[in-house]
Amino acid sequence: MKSINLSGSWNLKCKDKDIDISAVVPGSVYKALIDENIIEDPFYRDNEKEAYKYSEYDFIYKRSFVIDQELLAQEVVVLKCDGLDTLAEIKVNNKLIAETTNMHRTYEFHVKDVLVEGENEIEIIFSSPLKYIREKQKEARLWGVGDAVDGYSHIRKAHYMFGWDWGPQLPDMGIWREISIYSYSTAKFSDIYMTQIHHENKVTIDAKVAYEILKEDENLNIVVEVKEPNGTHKNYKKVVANSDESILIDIENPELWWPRGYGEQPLYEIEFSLFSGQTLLDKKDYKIGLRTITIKQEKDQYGESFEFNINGISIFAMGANYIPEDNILGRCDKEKTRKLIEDCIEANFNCIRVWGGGIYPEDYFFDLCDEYGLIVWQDLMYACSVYKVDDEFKEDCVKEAEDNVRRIRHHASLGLWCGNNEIESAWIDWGWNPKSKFKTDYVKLFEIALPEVVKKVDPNTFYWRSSPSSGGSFDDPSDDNRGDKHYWDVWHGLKPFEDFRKFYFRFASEFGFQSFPCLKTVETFTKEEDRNIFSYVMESHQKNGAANGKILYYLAQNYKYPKDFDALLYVSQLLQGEAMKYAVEHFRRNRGRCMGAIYWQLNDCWPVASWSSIDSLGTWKALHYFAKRFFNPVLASVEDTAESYKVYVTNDTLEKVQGTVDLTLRNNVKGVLLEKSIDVVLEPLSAQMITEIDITEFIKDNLDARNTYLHYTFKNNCKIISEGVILGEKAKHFELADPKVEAKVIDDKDKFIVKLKAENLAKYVELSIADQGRFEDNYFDLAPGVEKEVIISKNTLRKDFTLEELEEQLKIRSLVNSY
Ligand code: BMA
Repeated sequence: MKSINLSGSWNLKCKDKDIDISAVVPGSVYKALIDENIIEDPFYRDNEKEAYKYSEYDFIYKRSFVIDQELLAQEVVVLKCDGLDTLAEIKVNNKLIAETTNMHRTYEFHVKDVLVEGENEIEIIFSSPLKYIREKQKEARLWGVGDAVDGYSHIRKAHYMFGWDWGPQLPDMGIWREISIYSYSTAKFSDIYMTQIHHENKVTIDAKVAYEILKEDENLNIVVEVKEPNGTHKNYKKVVANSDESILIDIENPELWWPRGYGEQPLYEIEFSLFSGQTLLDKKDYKIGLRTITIKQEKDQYGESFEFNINGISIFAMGANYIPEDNILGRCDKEKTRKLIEDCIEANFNCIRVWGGGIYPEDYFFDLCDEYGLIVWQDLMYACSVYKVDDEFKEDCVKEAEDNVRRIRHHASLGLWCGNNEIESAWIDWGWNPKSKFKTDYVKLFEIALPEVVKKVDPNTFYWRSSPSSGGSFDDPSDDNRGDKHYWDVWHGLKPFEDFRKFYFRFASEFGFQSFPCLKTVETFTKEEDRNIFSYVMESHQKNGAANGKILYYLAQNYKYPKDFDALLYVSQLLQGEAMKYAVEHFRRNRGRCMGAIYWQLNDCWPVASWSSIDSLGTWKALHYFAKRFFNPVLASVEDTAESYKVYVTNDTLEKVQGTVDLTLRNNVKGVLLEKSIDVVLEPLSAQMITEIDITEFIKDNLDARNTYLHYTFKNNCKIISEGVILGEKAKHFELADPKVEAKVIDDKDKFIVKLKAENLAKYVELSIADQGRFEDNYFDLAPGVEKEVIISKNTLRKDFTLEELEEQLKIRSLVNSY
């Protein structure tokens, strides 16, 4: 096989405006306009509005390239476009090759006839997605979310590009993935699908290999090379007899792949090479993990279970929902994604849900999830909308699914395919006209056509029709006792945090709470005068209309009125952290009945107030630190009521864990009221109530409540594994004295260690340095007398610091400093 890559520098012209610049491919129009200073950064202030206008224009990408005689001499010559966004007309040497309409597809076109030896020219004309959907909307009115440009679901283009309740309206266009030409003769692989058959101490890989054979060749042979994680190589050779056949590969003493926290992530490299005699014709490489993975659903006293089962073990899925990492896709890269995935691992995730309104992620996203052990819940790219499913649209969707399912299916991390986000439930709960013919279209696409693709292309992976769902057919998709659940009454429904405890969902795949990004991040998109949450610029970076009001509403319930803008941002993050902690700890206390907590949402695609736990600059909000604690595999938590504190420990590891639960109930004025230390043995994969304290004995009146708090820890070999503080009263009315936090910093080779101690209870201690380094822990409570060490790894700092500089820059605040 011969090939040339057409990525690199192209010429970009606008059809409707005098723009003639160079553009990097893969990339996009907006990326090029920013790089060439034609538009200003669309993320700054309200620049989004100016940038948006450019999506009304058509753009032409053009470049020349040289084809040599050897490439052209092959029998078949293919132009391969991995991603064209979206309405593209492709011309080679001025001849029309094709018109494409789907950003998510990989397109291949035979181009031998139009190419010449030597210099050639390729031109790709992108027409405005806005003009297109406007016209289409006149033909058939489609609906979906109100924050996106009207009519966005007419086009197979990432929905979020048209705006969402956390995203700007920037419907970019361009060649967003690789583009290349390859050629071949004789034969090549047309498909390889591996099924794992797990036996005791052996895994057999049944590789179904299909070939495209252009001409009879009795010397065709295939070599499969297996490189085991321990470095052993094994070869399998075979003469190719049929265009479609099975190759069985036995792996003795297999090392199994596990999600993080349950074992290692060994990967086996499998390389398939197709030869004619000694001449290599084609090669395909895979890195696979040996594991079984499915969703286990079993009827029980509550309804029906819904849990990821890996190698026979049902796990509690912990993680968050992932959205695209930037609105301008050309700015994404593997290193950025690696950081994000490492941040997930750092916060004890074992699962991530790729939400359906974005893109099917790059291969490297899945490679990273394989390596680090994150199970991927992969939505197909449909969310919150109706679609007009005529034959043409359906065929396009089927091809899109085939391309992406085929590309992603071998990844160890792939946990399930899900048809869409919130569409089945929307038909039932959002007041959509039940008589609309688009409801039948829904069934055609998500309950017939797409599951057929998954069954055909990836029969080993579980298909779930929608999220949330109870299995489809509009059978109560939001049932609390079956399937997965999106719960939004806390936040959208303004219900108090306590309401989370009323429910025992089987698998919570969405629940969330908004916050503002930190001041440092706000400074990147505002001027001084914008720094008021109701300013025009701040509201331009808040896409959920009612949200600022909601943040203030919950703030009023929990905290004192913040003294300034920065304090408001800080307190908004505490609210968000507490809300999610409230939910997740409850779900984990009910481990077994509930088997998943995937909060909304992990990341942002631009600087904005949103439900994310990591902002668009990669800075952890308080929630991400909270998540690290509430997703700790061994978690101590307390279910508190006005009468009692029930102390639990949840063990989400495969080992028996021994340790002690230590409790100190203290009154600011009266001192220690109760001290208790309980030895515990925790069974693997269990949640256990350890003790219940009757607090009516200690909290007799409002004054007691406002002064009493419980500090609880779970210790293993005298080391604190998990801890927390429960206040006898809402934080706003609690008598917090000046905590007098003392900090001492030690320079220790590759890290700094901050040693902390408080004289009085310090609530939500925030450590910060101007350069936004990563702390091992943050926004934690510090009980008096307890010494705490927090590590800052030097490699997370954006510059080199001396001990003195760090000491000088280190800022510490806690809740008392917010008012
Ligand atoms: C869920 C998601 C998104 C949305 C989020 C916050 O429904 O599926 O569509 O951004 O809620 O409203």
